Amino acid sequence: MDPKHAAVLKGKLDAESLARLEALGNASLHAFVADAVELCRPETVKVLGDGEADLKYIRRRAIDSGEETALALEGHTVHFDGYKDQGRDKEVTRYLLPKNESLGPNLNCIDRQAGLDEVRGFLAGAMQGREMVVAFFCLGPCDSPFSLSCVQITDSAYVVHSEHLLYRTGYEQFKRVKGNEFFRFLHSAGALKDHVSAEPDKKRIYIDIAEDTVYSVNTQYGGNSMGLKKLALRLAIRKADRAGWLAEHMFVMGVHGPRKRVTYFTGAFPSACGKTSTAMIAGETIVGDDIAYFRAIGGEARSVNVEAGIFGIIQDVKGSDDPVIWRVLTHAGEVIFSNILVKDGRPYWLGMGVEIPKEGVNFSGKWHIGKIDTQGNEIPSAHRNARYTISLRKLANVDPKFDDPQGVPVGGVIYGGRDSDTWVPVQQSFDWAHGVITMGASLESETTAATLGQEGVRAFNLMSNLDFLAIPLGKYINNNLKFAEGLKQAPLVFAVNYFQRGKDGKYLTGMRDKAVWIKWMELRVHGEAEAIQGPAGWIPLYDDLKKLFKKVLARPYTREQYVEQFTLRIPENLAKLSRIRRIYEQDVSDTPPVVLETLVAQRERLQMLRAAKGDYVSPLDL
Ligand code: OXD
Ligand code: MN
Repeated sequence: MDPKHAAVLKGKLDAESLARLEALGNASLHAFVADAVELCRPETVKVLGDGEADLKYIRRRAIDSGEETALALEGHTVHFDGYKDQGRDKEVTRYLLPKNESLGPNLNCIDRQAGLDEVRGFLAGAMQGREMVVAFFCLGPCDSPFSLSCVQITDSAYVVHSEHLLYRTGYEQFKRVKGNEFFRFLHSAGALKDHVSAEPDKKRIYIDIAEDTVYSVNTQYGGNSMGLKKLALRLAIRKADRAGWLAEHMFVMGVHGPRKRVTYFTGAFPSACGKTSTAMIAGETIVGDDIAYFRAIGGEARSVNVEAGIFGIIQDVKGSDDPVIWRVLTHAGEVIFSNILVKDGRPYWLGMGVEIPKEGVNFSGKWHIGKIDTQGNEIPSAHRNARYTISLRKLANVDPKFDDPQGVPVGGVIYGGRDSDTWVPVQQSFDWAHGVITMGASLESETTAATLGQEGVRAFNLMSNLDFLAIPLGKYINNNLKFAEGLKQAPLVFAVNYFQRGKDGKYLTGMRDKAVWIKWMELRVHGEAEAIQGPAGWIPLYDDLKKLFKKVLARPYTREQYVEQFTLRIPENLAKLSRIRRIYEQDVSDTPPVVLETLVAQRERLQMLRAAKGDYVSPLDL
């Protein structure tokens, strides 16, 4: 180790920690750790390896530090985030922009030097009297073309504990890292009061694209504090842009078709819009529920789950709808609950299908029914964005290829949002580019509690990846379009809508109907179901859906239901196209021309159909 770095670390690390750092032999890593120590001034520094003993150590520390509290069932703990720290904070998540560089008009940026001064100012001395933990993880399976090495430095045992459940540990993998080819994350929870970050006004999450480094301070909420989750996704999008692969906000799942066939799908849905519940459909197998990398390998689109666990929204998880997750959440085993209600050592959450106690402890501290906050708003028993953190390996339906270093071949890509009035429940695009543009790049969704701010507002969210884009939008779309050039056969592209409402405002489809749509998509990948050509894509035939409803859900499916659900709402579709066109014409400065051409062609098809058949066209009239 460089004597300069050794001098900074001297006296802070025990012999094992020092030996671990030395053994990595990476000067760039040593410099990062030494800089973090000099800046944050921790009392001690602990360097973790990959073994069970280190995991045990961090579990213990999370409890001893008060960041987690043990619940009644063995292995269950609860963590609370501050009252104003209950979701991803987009306002204060910014890119540090080097001079003479531009990320286009759509990303939240700050001048690099000004941002570094600000965030490093908040981190200065932030770990005094505390232990700093240095932990290594691998995004994607280890020893794979997809692997990306990361180091997380934090003073929060909760953050590292969560990451141990959510990612593959990567100390050994780090030995193969060359030079500075790794992502760096430096986090401090900042000043604490009752174990939660006490200075929300000084919350900052700054992404230094010049150094593949993320600084996060004065926050504990996982989406802001765990570098490996959405912060690493941003860095990965940039890396993928340079190297010709894709980093997406998508699940990966195995769909079980006829004759024991398994076809893999990936799917992009904005947060809290059915992504995890799709990946968890009964009878199918899950590879991952949140982030996927894609590479063209041997002319095939292949994908991995970047993660190894679920940081899932717990609201509405109930035994009847989610039996596999429910089992994990209600039996002994390692689970971190966050921002739920606790009463007598038991966790409660909204929509769990069980009577919720009228008092307990929640994200507001001691809680009772009717408690109001400083703004006069009633505080719910549990937060709507309350979460559970578990390892995927605990799930009975984990796909056998979950850890495959080559990933899984992708047969279909699905896009879906919270859309009350436009899209039909399922349709297939005409080809890759049509799907990427009119489905992925046209995704809109009503906002949810996963981010701070108003809920229920229709928002544009291309590929459900808008919050995490780290390159200009047009460039990102172009990368998606170009990806197919390296493939013998591009995956089919589908759009789904689980949130379509009828004239009376009621949902037109049931919670479990997605199990049918996915089987139809599986058949389409293999050319085993016919479809009707509409102006916006291919639509299922009634007879095929009827058979599938019977087989998959043992339920009748009437022609009336089909007609109501699959009637093309042309005025709504045209209005949506205008909204999307306006964004690409006015707000995005580098829109590829093919995007506008494709949207215009779709508008013309819809207008022609309207001229021939009116505003609302039954699928039986197509
Ligand atoms: C998540 C999110 O936590 O997208 O996955 O908010
Ligand atoms: Mn997500």
